[in-house]
Amino acid sequence: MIYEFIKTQSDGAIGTIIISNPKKKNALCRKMLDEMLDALEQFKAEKTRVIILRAEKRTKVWSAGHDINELPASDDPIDFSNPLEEVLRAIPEYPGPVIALIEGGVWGGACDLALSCDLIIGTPDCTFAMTPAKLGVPYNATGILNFINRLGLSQAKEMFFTGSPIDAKTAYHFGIINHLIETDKIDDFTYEMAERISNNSPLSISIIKEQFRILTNSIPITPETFERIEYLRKKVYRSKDYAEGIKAFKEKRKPDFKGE
Ligand code: LCV
Repeated sequence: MIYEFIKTQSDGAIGTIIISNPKKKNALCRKMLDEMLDALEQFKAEKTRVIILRAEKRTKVWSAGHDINELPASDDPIDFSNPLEEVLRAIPEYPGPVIALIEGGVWGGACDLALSCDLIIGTPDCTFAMTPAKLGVPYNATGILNFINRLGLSQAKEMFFTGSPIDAKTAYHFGIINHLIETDKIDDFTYEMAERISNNSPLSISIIKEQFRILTNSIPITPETFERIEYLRKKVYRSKDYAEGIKAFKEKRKPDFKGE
């Protein structure tokens, strides 16, 4: 398939999706995300057993996260129907492991994208920054639960509250990346692991992966709790802070948040 913002490769058992939006530092625009969903469907139809999600080799920015120009003014920036949220659901639902091969900086929603993958393998120059608070965005319960599950409460809070990039060593210490591999070795390391996985039973792996997904998402909340979360989130994305966060990015200046 020919796409505009991704490239795909396949050797039958192992498929690769390459993020490619160089003009916007691989920002996750709506079209790219729709292309990712299409590629996942294609791979599923071809019974591809393992998928590797990466950017172009030796990139400095794996992905700058959500395309900020596409964020809605004073409406929910990351609601259920948001194309990134659709991809964040499609990856854990893919019936085979998805491995994120990370070089360079990972920002905002792209961190959630990487963490929706089953395994993450990073180079020494990879960094991860969780940026909602830098933009005045409330984030959402599924994303926050994803970070709690993967990093634990304290480390997830540090990433969300500081919004600062953490380096590869810290990401390894936090448990974000499974392996920290030298840049010139990461391709062989990742594809060798994918090869080993693809030689195991795809049926067993797909069911084990689905059990992981069901069990890590099984956090019962009451209707009142759900409504309270949505009420609180709306206060944020209807706030002057959210408008200021987006405006400051577009005007290439630091935001001046007032907490209103
Ligand atoms: C659109 C962009 C972007 C971009 N969108 O290059 O997780 S949440 O809740 O926060 C969620 C809402 C989310 O994911 O929000 C996005 C969070 N991402 C960020 O905060 C990262 C924003 N980008 C940057 O800080 C810098 O671009 C980095 C550090 C990634 C790279 O810096 P560098 O100096 O190398 P520029 O900033 O000059 O960017 C090059 C072009 O890419 C656009 C940016 O506007 C610029 O466009 P122009 O050449 O037209 O000026 N760009 C970068 N990120 N997320 N567009």
